[in-house]
Amino acid sequence: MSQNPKRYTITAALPYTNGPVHIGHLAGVYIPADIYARFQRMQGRDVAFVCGSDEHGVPITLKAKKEGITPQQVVDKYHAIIKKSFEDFGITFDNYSRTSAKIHHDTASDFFKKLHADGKFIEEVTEQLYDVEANQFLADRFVVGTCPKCGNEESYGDQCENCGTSHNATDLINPKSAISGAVPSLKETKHWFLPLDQYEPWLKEWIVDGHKKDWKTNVYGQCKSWIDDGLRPRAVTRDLDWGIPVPVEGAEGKVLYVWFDAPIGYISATKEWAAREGKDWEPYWKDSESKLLHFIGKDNIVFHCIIFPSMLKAEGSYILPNNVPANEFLNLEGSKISTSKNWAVWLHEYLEEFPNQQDVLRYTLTANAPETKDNDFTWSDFQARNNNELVAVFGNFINRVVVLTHKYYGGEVPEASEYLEIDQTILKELKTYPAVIESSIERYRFREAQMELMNVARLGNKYLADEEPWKTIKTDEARTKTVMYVALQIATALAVLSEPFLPFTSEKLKKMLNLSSSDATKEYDIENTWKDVETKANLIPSGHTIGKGELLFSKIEDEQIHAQLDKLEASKKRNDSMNSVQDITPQKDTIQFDDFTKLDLRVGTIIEAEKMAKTKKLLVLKVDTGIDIRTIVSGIAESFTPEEIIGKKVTVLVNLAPRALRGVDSEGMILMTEDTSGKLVFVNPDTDGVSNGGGIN
Ligand code: B3M
Ligand code: ZN
Repeated sequence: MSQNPKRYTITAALPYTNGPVHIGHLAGVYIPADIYARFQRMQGRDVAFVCGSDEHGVPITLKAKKEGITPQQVVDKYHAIIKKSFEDFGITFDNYSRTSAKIHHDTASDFFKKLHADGKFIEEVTEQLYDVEANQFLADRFVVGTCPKCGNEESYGDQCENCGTSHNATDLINPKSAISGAVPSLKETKHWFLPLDQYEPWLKEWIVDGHKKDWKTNVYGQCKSWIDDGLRPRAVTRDLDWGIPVPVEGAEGKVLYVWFDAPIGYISATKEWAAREGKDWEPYWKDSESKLLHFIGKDNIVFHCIIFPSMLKAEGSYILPNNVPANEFLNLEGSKISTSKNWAVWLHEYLEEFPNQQDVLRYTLTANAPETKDNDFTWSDFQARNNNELVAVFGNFINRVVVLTHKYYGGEVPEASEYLEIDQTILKELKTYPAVIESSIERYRFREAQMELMNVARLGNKYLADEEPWKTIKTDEARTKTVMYVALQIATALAVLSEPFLPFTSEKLKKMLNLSSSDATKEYDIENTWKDVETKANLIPSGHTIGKGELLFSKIEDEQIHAQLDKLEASKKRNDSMNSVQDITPQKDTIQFDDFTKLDLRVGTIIEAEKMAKTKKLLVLKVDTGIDIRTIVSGIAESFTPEEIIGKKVTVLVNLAPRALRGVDSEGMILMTEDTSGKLVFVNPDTDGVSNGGGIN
């Protein structure tokens, strides 16, 4: 491939449509992909940046079961939420499609049919895990068990999230149905397998020998170890009712494996986009001069580096990915992000709490991107990055330039006269940044790239601090003009170079400087390309009038951060209490409403309490039930002293047949439960204004 490919086909992992997206998704996949795509477009390159919702697969079905709605309802709901979050955060997909779209069903079916017709599959009847209670086969996430490779006890049927290994459900040790909890039995069924073992020599040559240098070490290492371990045929069909029907005879009731259809979703999304734009989709996938890149998280490496390329190879007419710059995981405040535990920062919630502050999150997530190892997002770091970097460095520089230009020159860019050595050095240094940033982006080092961008702002700040135009204005007008002119060039460079990273800020800054903007009503049009920053003498010319100043960033206060931490703390408490109620007794047999109405439950007050002599556990209570005052013997002496419960409101079953306990007649029962630490507590009618005798129904 020549140094600059003819076109770029950039894909970002299709998110499962079973929940909203969070900061982990953004940091791992979508921000780096967006920076890359924006950057290439700025170079005038032909880019197709595609993504879409992954709407098949067990995660969707499980979510539907849990919420009591249909899978289609699940995907419709989350597709809309996810799509909006991406738009809100400025992720510039050329197309965000969905795998339930007809074009995708057709594309995936045709792909399967072609491989089938070309004899690329093995057809085999094998024994698969089956849940007799739920009456269905247990594929993928329908089954959990111990990973044969790392011993993780919560591995899924198709993949272990702990070690990343992809396996067959029958490989699991101690498998259990995720639907009923039952131990599965085995049942025969026919499936179509892609014989990955046959692709091993080719994969070895292509990845192990061919991409040792240019693929990230984490990606290369995972691939190599799978290939070294030996590959086995993989079933690409499933016995499920949600998905794309297997388009060949004798496959009734079977669908394509979600990991067979999902990556084909990239192709469908490109087709859909091309049709809309009046373009031809094929060169993006079939011309060897196109550069195909998959942005993904580390748990998707095997599918994008081994399985999908083998599918493409089997099909025969497609190009292969040039690179798969997968990221590691982002943790949150030291713990793994978890949807089910609500340990996450959801994008749609973030925007409610930090409106219009997309760039602050984009910035923080890039600064902490888990590029080479898992990384941690903390709210205090978020605050510090905003206050100490965006506000104090970037925002401060721009603010000084804009304010002073208005103050001294009524907003007009002044003439530069004689350049001193320092000015020349600064302008020369400024011109080095486009190439420096580009080199980092081209090597998928987005943290480094963004750090270099901030160095441009640092350069500007230092220049102003050294040259002090606010002092020279009183003594040397010509010098001040030159300094302000140079500072305005730096500000303009920042407006251009920040676009891939901080697109909202870049847009605002361009408006402030009255440069070209995507605003259709713009009056000015000073077009600066990335390359111009390197080559053009005047990024913003003398005599040009800049616009009004406004703050690019604002300080984030401690209270805002505390509110976020409190929110997480609340999630933690909820989880802890859920975890500590370990042995929940199964529900008893169903009773009829008539049975229930036989119970006479009333609110009462404990008015006397004393220990029963010679016992450890029993208290003798006098309870005002509203009907009468009666004696109840209760086994709570180990949990309460008599004094502390006198006056307590309690719930009493008043029509329980009296029973003698150690010679004392107990005339009722007080309802108790256990708190999360196992301590006995009253089931408490904890409402002011209820009086004794009040019935409970
Ligand atoms: N939906 C897995 C995930 O969300 C999967 C990616 C598909 S990319 C073709 O992690
Ligand atoms: Zn494992």
